[in-house]
Amino acid sequence: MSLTDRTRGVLTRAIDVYRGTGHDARLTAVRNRLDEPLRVAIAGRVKSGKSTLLNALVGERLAPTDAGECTRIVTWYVDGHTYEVVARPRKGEPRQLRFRREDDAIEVDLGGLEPADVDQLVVTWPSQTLRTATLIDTPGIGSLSEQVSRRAWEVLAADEEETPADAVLYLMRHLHAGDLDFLRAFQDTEVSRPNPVNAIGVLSRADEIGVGRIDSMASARRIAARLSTEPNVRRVVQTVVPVAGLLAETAVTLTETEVAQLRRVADVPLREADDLLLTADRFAERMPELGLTSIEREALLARFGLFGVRLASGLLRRGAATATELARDLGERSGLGELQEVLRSLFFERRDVLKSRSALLAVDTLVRTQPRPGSDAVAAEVEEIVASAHPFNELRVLSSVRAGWVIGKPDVVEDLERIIGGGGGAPYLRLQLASDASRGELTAAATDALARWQRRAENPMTAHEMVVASRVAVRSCEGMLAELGRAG
Ligand SMILES: Nc1nc2c(ncn2[C@@H]2O[C@H](COP(=O)(O)OP(=O)(O)O)[C@@H](O)[C@H]2O)c(=O)[nH]1
Ligand SMILES: [Mg+2]
Repeated sequence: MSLTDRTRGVLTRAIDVYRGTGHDARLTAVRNRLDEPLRVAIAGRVKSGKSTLLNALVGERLAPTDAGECTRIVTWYVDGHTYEVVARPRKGEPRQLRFRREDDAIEVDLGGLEPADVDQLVVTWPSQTLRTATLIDTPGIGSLSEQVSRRAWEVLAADEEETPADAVLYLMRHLHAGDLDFLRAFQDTEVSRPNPVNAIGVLSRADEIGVGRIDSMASARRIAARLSTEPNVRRVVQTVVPVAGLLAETAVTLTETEVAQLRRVADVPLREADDLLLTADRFAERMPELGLTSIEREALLARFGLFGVRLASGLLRRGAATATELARDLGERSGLGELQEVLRSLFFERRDVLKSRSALLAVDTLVRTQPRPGSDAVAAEVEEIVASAHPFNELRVLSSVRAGWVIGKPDVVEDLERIIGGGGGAPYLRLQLASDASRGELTAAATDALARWQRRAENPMTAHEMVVASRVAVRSCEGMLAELGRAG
């Protein structure tokens, strides 16, 4: 029986046990959630670029960025057939709100509600991306009022509690060398129980690293790679991906007018253009012969950032012919594609495990806090699933490795992480082969890995934690071989 089916089964029994207690409705909602898209929360400090990145992922400018009262409310973006905004007040019934949207973000009319009295906004919007994942935009952690930050934490993944989100993207800016803004945010907060099982770090606003130099993204990539290997970072996220969210957002919503304006910049002789684009102030003020008003220039800066204006005009100069081509090039440079790839392999392909995890946590919290006749059996069943389902064992080993409990030679630990799916669940990723590796190659590599991990598990010199982890790796190899056998 699949993990999802087992989870559904235990939920059904829990609903019976709690029938008539008022908890059954909530359990039913938890069960329904198994069939809904994965819920991904976007977290990080104020102005780390959360709303901008959300828009880039959706491919539309939906979430308002910068200030504005709605950026202080947790907002869910959900796929659906209609366009709709609903407020869930802290007290009282949900109510539908009026909103406006021209070509910019959605402007919601709170209809007299105070932001502090709104628990969340739910924006329903037909969208392919939202069909795969419901995105939750959170207000910042670590600034604004205490209350707003607390609300941000309420949606984040605590370790052993029911959580609204199945997975989390943590955004952090790299402000100065050594300033790990987001780690500080974790250390600040007692409530945080970050877990690398369902969290990805994003080095956000990556274009600003190196103050807009054309090689910003290269610097960002180096910093992200280094962060990904830091023990403190590895304890909280699986990996760190650099993304220039603003550039990504603009790339997916690029207009012909903007391209025409950038062509004017591209037509300026190279040396003069370099001079003009040295600082944002210069670009805003100099070279009246460019034929762009200061309002247009400010608008370009707001949409692209200085780095983006430089990059886009450079690309046009070097021959990006159409708006579509320019959009594609900018999108590639922004790092959005890499983030989407990581989201796919670490979140979407693990959807069933992450969903079951959230659901079982919810049942577990309930049976522990509200025991009643029959709930013991439910608790035992949850425990049995969690202890025996192989995907959970993989996740457990992964977080133990990340927490530093499983130790070994670096290459062994790396191999372990890969084999149990820490870099993605597909066999070619686990076996470190090319994505087009043949079934024969995959089988040979899996057979090798199986022998290697069996030896390690049985070696009397292997430390206890590593033995446990090795047994899980053995199961992962057996699972791959069984799957490859079935495919053949
Ligand atoms: N240069 C640059 N600016 C960005 C980027 N992402 C966001 N911003 C700007 O930073 C400000 C805050 O962004 P926003 O998405 O509202 O941040 P949030 O508070 O985390 O939701 C806005 O003015 C954005 O235009 C980026 O990747 N590069
Ligand atoms: Mg925001």
